[in-house]
Amino acid sequence: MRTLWRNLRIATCDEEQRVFAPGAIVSRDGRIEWCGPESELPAGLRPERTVELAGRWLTPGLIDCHTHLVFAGQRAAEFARRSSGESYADIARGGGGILSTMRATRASSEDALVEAARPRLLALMQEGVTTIEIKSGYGLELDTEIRMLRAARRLGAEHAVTVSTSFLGAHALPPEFEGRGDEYIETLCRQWLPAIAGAGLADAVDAYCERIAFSADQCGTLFAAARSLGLPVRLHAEQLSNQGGSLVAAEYGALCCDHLEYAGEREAAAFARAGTVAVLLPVAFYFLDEKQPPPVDALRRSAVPLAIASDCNPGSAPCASLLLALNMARRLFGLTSREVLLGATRHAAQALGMAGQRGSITAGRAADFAVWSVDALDEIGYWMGFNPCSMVVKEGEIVLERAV
Ligand code: DI6
Ligand code: FE
Repeated sequence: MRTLWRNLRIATCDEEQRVFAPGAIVSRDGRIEWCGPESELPAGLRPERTVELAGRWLTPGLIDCHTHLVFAGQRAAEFARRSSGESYADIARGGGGILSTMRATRASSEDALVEAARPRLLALMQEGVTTIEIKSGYGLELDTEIRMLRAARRLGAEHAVTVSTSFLGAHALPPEFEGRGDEYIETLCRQWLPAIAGAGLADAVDAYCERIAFSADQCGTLFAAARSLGLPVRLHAEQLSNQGGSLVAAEYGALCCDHLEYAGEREAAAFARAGTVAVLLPVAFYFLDEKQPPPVDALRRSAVPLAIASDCNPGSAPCASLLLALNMARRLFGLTSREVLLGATRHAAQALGMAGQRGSITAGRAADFAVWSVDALDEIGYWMGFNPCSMVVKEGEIVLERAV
């Protein structure tokens, strides 16, 4: 099916960041066949269907490149404890935090995990999200890690969204391995990772490098095993302290490194050399009341691509809104409207190793679009608690329309 999408204002988010107003797109069989000023539409492209968009803004479908969308339960009581002075790290050390969600997740069936995650996914899709990354990491035992990844794959099969999965077995040390972190990492490398890779359940391998989680050396060991299985790596690094994780991630050519509040010039330079995307997670920064923002100027100076994600998770970012994350990236980290738009499109695609397939309005890429009822493009990341997305298109099909 060939479709003409016309009377648009198009922010392509391509390398040249071209804007066509009025612009038009021709999609065919799920891909973009042509895109440009409407006046230059090639006469030979005869559409079977025309969709008229009344001058609305169109961007690539948004990409949420870091989420823990699949989990059971919630941690509202820990939020209350933090409000009365306990720290996130202290709650984690006391057996709460990630381990609390681990207990709830271990007790959940695959069906229950899918049903718990579905409303969060639908909330993101309403905002124009057409691709989402989902991690494991609340099982911390092989069966439950597999169940989480299967639940993530099922969400992708049941909804008009592309799901990219990451195996995050190295999220926290499970009680079975208390005091034996190195042995846990060895088990991940020798047994769990090969099983998960063999089942095709992971598109990448992630880890949490932090005092309350794993050391940079342990992450390096895991990354070597991932590399030998042909899986790309990414890392939660320098969120609460600098543990050297970013440098190890860059050494392994990580797709992206995420959080980065305690990173600096050295890390930025290493990312630039390695082609690693810096994923900023302002919701976790806000929700944990962190004080040190990531080194945005150093990252800019080194021309490191910046992405922004929701980090949707029950502990540090109970948030199923990428638009709110974009607003926070502007308000708390000083990003520009252009940076946040690229950070939720082209750069987010790069963070998932999908730069050639998604994230910009370019011939040959997937026809994934978000259509916006806004006057100006920089209203994206401006509104809070209001969603101006009026249409979502996934691989050339309208999958959602909203009255705004
Ligand atoms: N960083 C995060 O933001 C999440 N995991 C991580 O390593 C938080 C996970 C949680 O608190 O449940
Ligand atoms: Fe995270």
